[in-house]
Amino acid sequence: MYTLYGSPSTAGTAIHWMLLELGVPFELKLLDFDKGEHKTPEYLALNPDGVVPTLIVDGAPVTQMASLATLLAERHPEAGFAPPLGSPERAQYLSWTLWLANSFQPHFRAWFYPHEPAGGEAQEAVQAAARARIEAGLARLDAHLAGRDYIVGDRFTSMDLLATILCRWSRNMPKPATEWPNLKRYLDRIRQRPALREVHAREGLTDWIDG
Ligand SMILES: N[C@@H](CCC(=O)N[C@@H](CS)C(=O)NCC(=O)O)C(=O)O
Repeated sequence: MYTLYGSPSTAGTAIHWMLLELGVPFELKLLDFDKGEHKTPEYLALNPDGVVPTLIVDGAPVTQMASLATLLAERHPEAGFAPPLGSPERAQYLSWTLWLANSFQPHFRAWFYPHEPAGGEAQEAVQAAARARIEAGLARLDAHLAGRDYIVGDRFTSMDLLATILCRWSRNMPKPATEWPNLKRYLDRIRQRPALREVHAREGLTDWIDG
């Protein structure tokens, strides 16, 4: 039994979706950001950054969206959400997972929280730079997806789940992921997955899932 600390429409949604994909039992604790429930001493003891998600695995807290999606794929290999160790797809899967987490996701943090790098100043410049880098990343994903159904191999992996959630985060930006044709085709197929539709329903999210 896992316990997930999340909050609607956040990085926690990715792990909520992953748990539904796997069909494993879990308890969900939704934190109210407006009440600062992610900054209490009790929660900071689990996740010192005061962010979601945190997943309790065998009694210990584990953090970081990308690490959790990968860990869950490994812990439940029967679902086939990670290419086997030693396979050629495994190398590409790890490379794309780390690219998403290290090189792509931080620009969304800058877009949504521009005061963190900019302080009170230069927030517009930070957002402009973040937007340009997000669009460059989306263009890279779009080019890679030409003629492909999934980012690596011929089946859905935990890395497609991460890519989809990050694409969702662009939905209210000036040029969202769905403006790129290969990404649109890819996302339209993934948006039919029952577990993604279920997580939208459970978190009360109504936008984006139908295009
Ligand atoms: N690198 C972290 C980032 C998580 C993150 O930024 N979560 C956001 C929601 S999407 C959050 O909890 N924000 C609340 C805050 O920073 O106060 C991860 O991948 O888990």
